[in-house]
Amino acid sequence: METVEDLALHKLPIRNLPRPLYEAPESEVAVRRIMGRVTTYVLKFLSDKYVEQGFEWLLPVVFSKSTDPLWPDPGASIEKRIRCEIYGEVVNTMTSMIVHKMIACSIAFPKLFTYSPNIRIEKRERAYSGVHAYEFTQLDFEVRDASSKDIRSFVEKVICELIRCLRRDMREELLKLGRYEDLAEFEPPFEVYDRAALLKSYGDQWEDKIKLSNRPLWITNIPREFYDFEDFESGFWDNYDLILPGYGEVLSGARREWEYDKLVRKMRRDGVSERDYALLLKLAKEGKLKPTAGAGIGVERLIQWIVGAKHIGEVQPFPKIPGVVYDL
Ligand code: ASN
Repeated sequence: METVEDLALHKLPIRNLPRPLYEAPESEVAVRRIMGRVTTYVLKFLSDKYVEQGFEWLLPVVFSKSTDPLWPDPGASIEKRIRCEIYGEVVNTMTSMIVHKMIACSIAFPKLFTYSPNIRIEKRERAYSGVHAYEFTQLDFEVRDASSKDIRSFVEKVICELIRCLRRDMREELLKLGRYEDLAEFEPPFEVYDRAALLKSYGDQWEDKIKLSNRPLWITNIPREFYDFEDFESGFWDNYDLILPGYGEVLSGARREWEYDKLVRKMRRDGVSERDYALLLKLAKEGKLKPTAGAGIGVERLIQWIVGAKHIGEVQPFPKIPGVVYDL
C-alpha cells in the first residue's frame, strides 16, 4: 500500500528532471526562451495549415461526463482517474476529446481541430521515460468520411512542410539548440508497418527498434479502445501511430466505429461502462453518428523532437512530470 509519505515530492530523485522556469538558472532560461520561439512558430504554422485546409477551430473543454477510457491500450499506464461531482453530476477531467470530436464532426463540423488539454495521471515511474507528462496538449482533429490513408497523407504533408519551413525560418534557433544538422527534411509517403508483424519479428521491444529508423513511419493494426475501427472478420484494426525518427510515438489516430451494434459489442467485451458513453450510443442508435477518421498530435512531444529536448518537461513552461507536483 502506498502511504501519503510515498506520494510526497521529496521521495522522487528529481535532480535529473527539468525544473520550472522560476527555478532554472539564467543559462537554462535562455535555452527555454529559444524553445519558446520555436514553439510559437510551430503553433502558428499548424493552426494556419488546418485553417487553410478548411478545418473549423474548436475551443477545448475540460470537464465532461464522457471522456476517453484509455482502455484497453497496450501503452496506457494510468494511476488515477479524476472524477468529481459538480451540480449533482459526476464528471471526468478530459483524457482526450475523442468522444467530442466524433460527435461534433458527425453533427456540425465535417473538418475540425482543437488544442485540447489532456489530463492523464500517469504512473510516477514514467517521470523518467522523458516523454510522459500528466498534463499535455493534444492537437486533435477529425474529418467526416475520411479514410485512414487520407488522414495519414494529410499529416505527412504537414510534417514535411513544417520541417522544411522550420529549417528556413528558424535556422538560427535550431543551430543554437544543436538541432539544425540532425533535423532532416523528408518526403511523403512514410512507410506503414503492421504492429502484429513487428511484434513477431522483434518481440516486445519492437518500439525501441523501430524508433531508430531515420525516417518517420506509421504503425498500424494496434488493438486498443472501442472507438478505433476493427474489422471483426479479419481482426485488422484500421488505426495508426506516427513514429518520429530517434524519438517515438507522437500521434495516434484511426478510422472510427460509428455503428451502434459494434460499439456496444466492443464496450461489453472491454468492460467499458456503457453508461459513460450514453450519448454516443444514443446518437449511434439513431444513425446520427457518421463515419469519420482523425488523429491527435502530442504538441509537446512534437516540439520536444524538433528542439531535441531530453525531457518533455523542458518544453513545458510549467512542467507536469509524472509524480512531481511543482508550485505552478
Ligand atoms: N486523439 C486520439 C485519436 O484521435 C485518441 C487519444 O488521444 N487517445 O485517436
